[in-house]
Amino acid sequence: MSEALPPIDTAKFVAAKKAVEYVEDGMKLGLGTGSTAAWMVKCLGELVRDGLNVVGVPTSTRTAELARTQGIKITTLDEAKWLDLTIDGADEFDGELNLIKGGGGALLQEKIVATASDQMIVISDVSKQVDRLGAFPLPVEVIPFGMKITQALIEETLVSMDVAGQKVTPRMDGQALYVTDEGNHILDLHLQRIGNVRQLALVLNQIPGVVENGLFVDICDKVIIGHSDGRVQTR
Ligand code: ABF
Repeated sequence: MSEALPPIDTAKFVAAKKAVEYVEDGMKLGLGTGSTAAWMVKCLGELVRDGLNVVGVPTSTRTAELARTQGIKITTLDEAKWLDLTIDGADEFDGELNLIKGGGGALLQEKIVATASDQMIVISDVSKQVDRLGAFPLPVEVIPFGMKITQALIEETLVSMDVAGQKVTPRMDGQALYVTDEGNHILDLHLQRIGNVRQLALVLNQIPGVVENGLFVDICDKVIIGHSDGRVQTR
C-alpha cells in the first residue's frame, strides 16, 4: 500500500499503521483529525473489518464521516465517558512531547478528547519535529462575540510576555471568517518561537473570549514518527 504513495503520504501512513498496533479489542478510542489521522482511521477500518471490536469518538465532523465510511462504530464522548486511547496528528511537537495543534481547525474537540483519554499517541511525519515550538502559527479558538477585543487582549498579553513575533491574524475561509465545528472562529498567533510553553498556554486561556488554545502540554504520551522511506521511530 505504501509503495505507490507520494513520500509524504508514505511517512504519514507508516506512522498511522504503527499506531493502530496499540489498539486492543474492546477499546474506546479518540479519533483525531487531519490527513495523518485520516490514515489512522483507514488503518483502523481495516482492522474493524477483520473483526476488531472498538468504538470511536471523532474529533470533528470530517473524522466522523470518514469513520462511518470505514465501518467504525462511533459514539459521543459523553456516552463513552472515558477513553482508553486517542490517536491524532499534530502541527509541531518538541522534545518534551508538547504540541501545537489546530492547524486543521479542530483543536477544541481534539484537546477535550485527548484529555479524557488514558493515553494519547501522536502520529506525524518527521517535518513536524522541532527544537522549540512556535514556527507554526499557534491557533486560538475564540467566540465570535467581541472577537476584535479578544484579539487586542491577546496582542497585549503577548507584548507583556515578550513573546517574539506577535502578529495575530483571524483565520479565513475564502472571504469569510473560518468557523469551527463549535461555531467559533480561530486566531492564528505568529510567534516564531515560544519560550515558556506552559505559561503561554495558561495565560491565553485566562483571556475572556478565548475558548481554547492549540498548545498541548503534558497531554501527549508518545509520538510515532514516520519517514518517507518507510522507517518509523517512537518517542
Ligand atoms: C490535526 O490535524 C490537528 O491538530 C493538526 O492541526 C492537523 C495536522 O494535520 P495533518 O496530519 O494533515 O498535517 O491533527
